[in-house]
Amino acid sequence: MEGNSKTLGEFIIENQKEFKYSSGELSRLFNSIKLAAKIVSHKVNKAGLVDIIGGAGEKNIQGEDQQKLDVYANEVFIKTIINRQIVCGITSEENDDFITVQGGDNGNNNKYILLMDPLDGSSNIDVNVSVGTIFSVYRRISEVGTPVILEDFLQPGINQVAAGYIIYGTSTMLVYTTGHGVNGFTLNPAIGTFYLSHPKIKFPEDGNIYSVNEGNYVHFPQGIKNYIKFCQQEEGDRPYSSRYIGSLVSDMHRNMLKGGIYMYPSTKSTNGKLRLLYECNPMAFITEQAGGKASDGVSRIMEIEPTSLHERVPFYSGSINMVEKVENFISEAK
Ligand code: AHM
Ligand code: MG
Repeated sequence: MEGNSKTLGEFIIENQKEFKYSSGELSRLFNSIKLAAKIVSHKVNKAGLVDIIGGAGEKNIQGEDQQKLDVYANEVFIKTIINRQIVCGITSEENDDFITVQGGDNGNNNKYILLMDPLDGSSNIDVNVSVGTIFSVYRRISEVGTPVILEDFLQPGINQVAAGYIIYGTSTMLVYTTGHGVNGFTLNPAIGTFYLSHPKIKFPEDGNIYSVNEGNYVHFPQGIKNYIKFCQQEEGDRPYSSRYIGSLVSDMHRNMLKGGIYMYPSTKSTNGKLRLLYECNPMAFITEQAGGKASDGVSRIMEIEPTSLHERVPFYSGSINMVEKVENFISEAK
């Protein structure tokens, strides 16, 4: 793969025009994300060894406390990005509140903020199943040079400047968009370099995979129950295949490459499980940039006005025709 393949660094330099407003700031942010991803990837790959070198809460052979991997990933991303002083604020699924990053001699002159889920699907780690990091970048709306405010983080997804995910799977991949399509890069761990392996990823318009936690079926809205039955009927290219890893990044990644829909519906007592800012908006941006569709069942995910950092929304994302079909089922059942 290495020979004539482009590295992520080369690709970013070649596509500088994508990073429009930035005087190198966004490229530097990507370099930091790349570095943190490699550190976390290395650690995730060793996760199975915790039984030998000590589990969370225990001491390792150097006598240091072992951390849970999601806490570790959170710290790695935050520290790497703060150390390089390239954003003015960070918020993470792991933190209750946002972090203000002070920079430069005159306060903070950086323009960008980072929102992230440092290790999504972390309940899968103990059983050696793929997990991922999800990130999203916005321009601040408050004045440059002043500390960030909550409103900087509560912007609708359509304001995203960039979004991406890292999947720690059989290979580690970084997939991102800056609003000019979606490209995927695979890590060669031997030399620590990401190579362009999946240029211009496109969601097939149709698919035959549906991904949902069917164990919650009884709690789903009637429209979703009807859609699931539709997926299971024998007609045309149906029944569809049911594939649910329970790791959003992995389920979305597979569906984007093969064609399918990911669903996390609301129930009578919940608004779903996935967080608008850390999971749904970045995945929606990637989905749309790959030609797919992302909806809360009625409205476009990226047009929802956020009201709090950790709010949850129902999430339907994938091949455009499949998402539109779900929306029809939802509106017909009303
Ligand atoms: P997490 O952020 O606590 O890891 O939760 C998000 C994860 C997603 O990756 C996954 O799609 C979903 O939770 C699975 O939830 P469930 O076990 O309810 O199906
Ligand atoms: Mg998560």
